[in-house]
Amino acid sequence: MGKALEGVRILDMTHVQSGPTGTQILAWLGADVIKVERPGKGDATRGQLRDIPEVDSLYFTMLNHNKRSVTLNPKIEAGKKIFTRLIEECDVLAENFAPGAIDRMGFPWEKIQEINPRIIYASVKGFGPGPYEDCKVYENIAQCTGGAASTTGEIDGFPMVTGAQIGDSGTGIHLVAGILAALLHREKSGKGQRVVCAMQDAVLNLCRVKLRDQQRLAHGPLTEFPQYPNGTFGDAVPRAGNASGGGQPGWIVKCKGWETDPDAYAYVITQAASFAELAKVIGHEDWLEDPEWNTPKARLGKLDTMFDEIEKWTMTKDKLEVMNILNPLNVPCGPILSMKEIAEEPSLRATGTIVEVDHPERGKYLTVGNPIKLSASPSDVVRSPLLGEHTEEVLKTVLGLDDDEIKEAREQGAI
Ligand code: CAO
Repeated sequence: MGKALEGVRILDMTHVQSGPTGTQILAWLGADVIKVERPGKGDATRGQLRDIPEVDSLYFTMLNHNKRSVTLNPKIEAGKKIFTRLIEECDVLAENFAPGAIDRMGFPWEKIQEINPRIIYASVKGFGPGPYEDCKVYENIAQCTGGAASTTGEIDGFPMVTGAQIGDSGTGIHLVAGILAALLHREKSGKGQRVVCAMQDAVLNLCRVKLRDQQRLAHGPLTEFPQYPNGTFGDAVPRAGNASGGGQPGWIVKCKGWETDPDAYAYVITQAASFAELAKVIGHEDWLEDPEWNTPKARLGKLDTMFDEIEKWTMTKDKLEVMNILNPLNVPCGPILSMKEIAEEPSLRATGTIVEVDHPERGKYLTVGNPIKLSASPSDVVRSPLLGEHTEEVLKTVLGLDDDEIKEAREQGAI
């Protein structure tokens, strides 16, 4: 069985999170990802949020599996020559530096194309063209400017960012889609192209249902929101607490043990098709004959009362019991799983979604494996590279440099 992207070589200039998560997916899918890092320093995340002194952080190791690391400074003459050779030998150049950084290294897109007309040049930036195009952007800025923060949080509370890294990892995934499409297009055209994903755009794409709601507001209140029917709506989509955002009402309810366990909750969705089963199991058979309750429309105005009644029942069961009782009744629900529970979940270990990896300096650690499962091209998770671990190997085997050329580059501080 071959890897899906075997034979594809990525010149990976990405750093921090958004770019590296994208190239990590390409590496899992079988591409040869050559991560180029600044000599002596490397990706800043190697040293961020360290749990063990002098050892690559989990931040770095968990975003850079299956890659090779080369140290190279393309700003130094000998480094420029090597960088040019790498552009010649690679199919994709990926980067997420501040706008203009690759140009300032002396490699604008026109020059990159001239060196290798087949190369795909893929970038993550904070914003697309416009007033903010030169800004540096991190995760939460993208969440705030892409519509996630204004629409997330308690209905009476302040804007809230989410723990899911939709700005960084979310954009990385979009970048992967662009790179794969450009690779496929190159099969027909013979030419590479520029791929750019702005973090604001990617977050907005993930928040598209909220732009849907913005337009619905013009035609009346958002009936599935907790604010309906007693609260007021302004002229922008408000925060909706834990309301489902889809056509079927849902909410987070307390389960047995909630007084002491911060994760003793479950999400319950009251989809119309199985409402009768749900009403029966919580002891509200009376709702089935009552026109105040027995249609989705009738229930919309009193979702808070409905979830209070459901909660009276869920508080008598632990969250897994709730899952085990409701799922067979076709009532969609999910326990709130803590990271501890997820890390220990045997089924996630069995599918390779949670993997234990061994690292020469830190020892064993857990990571998230490839969530994209291909039937003929399974992914292995290989530990992240040490800084510059593969410099000589890549310069010799990929670029064909000899010992003298490598020595010269080293003397100049280019590698
Ligand atoms: N050799 C020599 N210099 C190198 C190098 C190498 N191998 N790799 C990078 N550098 C240099 C760059 O050339 C740049 O120098 P100049 O400013 O002189 O051109 C410099 O390192 C730093 O680049 P940066 O400005 O991108 O880094 P920063 O820490 O100031 O900003 C970030 C980080 C993430 C805010 C910025 O890169 C950014 O906005 N990126 C685009 C959006 C993005 O991806 N954000 C996600 C961040 S978290 O995933």
